[in-house]
Amino acid sequence: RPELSGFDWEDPFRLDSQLAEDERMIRDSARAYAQEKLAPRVISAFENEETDPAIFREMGGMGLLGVTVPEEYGGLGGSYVSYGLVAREVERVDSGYRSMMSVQSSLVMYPIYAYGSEEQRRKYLPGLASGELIGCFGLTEPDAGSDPGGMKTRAEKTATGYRLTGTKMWISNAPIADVFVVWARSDAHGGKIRGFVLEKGMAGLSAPKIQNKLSLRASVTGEIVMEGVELGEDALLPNVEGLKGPFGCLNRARYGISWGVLGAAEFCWHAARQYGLDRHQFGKPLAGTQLFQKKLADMQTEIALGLQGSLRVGRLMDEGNAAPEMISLMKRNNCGKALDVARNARDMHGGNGISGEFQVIRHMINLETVNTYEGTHDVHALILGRAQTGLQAFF
Ligand code: TGC
Ligand code: FAD
Repeated sequence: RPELSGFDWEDPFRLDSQLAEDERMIRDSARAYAQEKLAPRVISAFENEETDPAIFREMGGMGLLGVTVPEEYGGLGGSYVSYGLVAREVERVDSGYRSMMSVQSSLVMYPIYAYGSEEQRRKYLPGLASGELIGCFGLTEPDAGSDPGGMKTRAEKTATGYRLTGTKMWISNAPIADVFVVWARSDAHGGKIRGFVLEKGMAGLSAPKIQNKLSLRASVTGEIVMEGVELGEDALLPNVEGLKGPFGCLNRARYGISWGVLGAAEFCWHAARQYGLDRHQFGKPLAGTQLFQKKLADMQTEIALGLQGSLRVGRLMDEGNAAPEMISLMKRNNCGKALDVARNARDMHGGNGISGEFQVIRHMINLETVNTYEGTHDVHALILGRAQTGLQAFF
């Protein structure tokens, strides 16, 4: 059987051999950072609902912020596959840490790079890349979540620029943010949605923390309250209008999430396997039972298939040949499958599965959020349903 060779249970389709040397290098440095610096503090950060802003500077120092942004603006100029590999390593520790990183990279640095003026790029991108500045992205509102087109935030024209009024809800990083990318309907642009860059400390701008989240507790979430915030002309992102502005950012973040959740799933799968090898019941290891092995096989299968799908979409993005529906397919599939893996891993740990020490329940609870934000599981089904029938079923 010369065409057959050994099987690596941890890497069934030899993902490693499909990566370029520079992609393996950034993957390895992200893994080392995540395991050495993030893993030791995550249990306490989650338990105490604490977000350490120093993490942004640490990630910036490692080159993990703005992986795809060109080097002249402080980014790494890397591939979308590299960005996905970083998300997978960070989320192997916690979805909240990946959230902090992907908001900064895809939802703040990307729009400033892609839609901003040269002055805006030079002003914000280097500080965001180094983590000296923390960014957030305000699209969702109390009455506009899955339907962001229903937003009420308004930009009125003034003699010197714009006045922003409205409230954004469920905004990652907002309470500690220096830079706010906010989407609003602009009277001066025929009521079209436009992007604005706001800065901490502006009169009328506040970002109260949302308390008592039971999911994603290591990543701070807040509102953005804008009570007539006065902005200059230079706060407008000049190069995009309409919902395709925020959706262009979401395409990148959703793609990163499709990799990230599989890092969390891999943690849970490996933990369940090890637990089953160590734990004996009825005179033998749990891993020696048929039901346990079936669950491990299902985990391995879904994770391996999901990784291949995300790698394929990443390569297409790097070629400039990816469609948003491909990203919906992978975001939806991988979040749902990662949640199944985490729930099963929790079950396979028995009573220990509900202890913070064993960590699988933290991943499970986090993945509930990840399955909801950036387009819920069902909203991505409707995007795919529309693409194959030509019929929209949103309303
Ligand atoms: P629809 O009529 O479909 O489209 C309106 C305009 O947008 C364009 N467009 C896209 N452009 C680029 N990429 C995409 N993926 C796009 N999807 C749509 C479209 O071409 C059109 O352009 P134009 O020029 O013709 O006007 O819009 P709709 O209002 O019917 O929306 C439908 C729906 C449900 C698909 C959409 O609203 C949706 O995706 N909803 C989900 C909302 C969402 O994902 N929110 C995320 C908030 S941010 C967040 O959660 C961050 S968490 C981050 C973290 O902590 O990690
Ligand atoms: P809703 O839209 O009210 O949905 C409720 C339920 O109804 C869901 O099951 C949904 O699938 C279903 N539903 C909705 N429409 C339909 C339909 N047409 N047909 C069938 N079912 C439907 N947003 C930001 O802008 N920036 C951020 O940084 C950010 N970070 C977040 C961090 C956290 C921790 C959380 C929880 C959310 C964050 N969000 C952020 C918001 C997130 O994107 C929204 O929560 C998400 O888009 C869903 O919106 P919603 O909560 O209003 O739910």
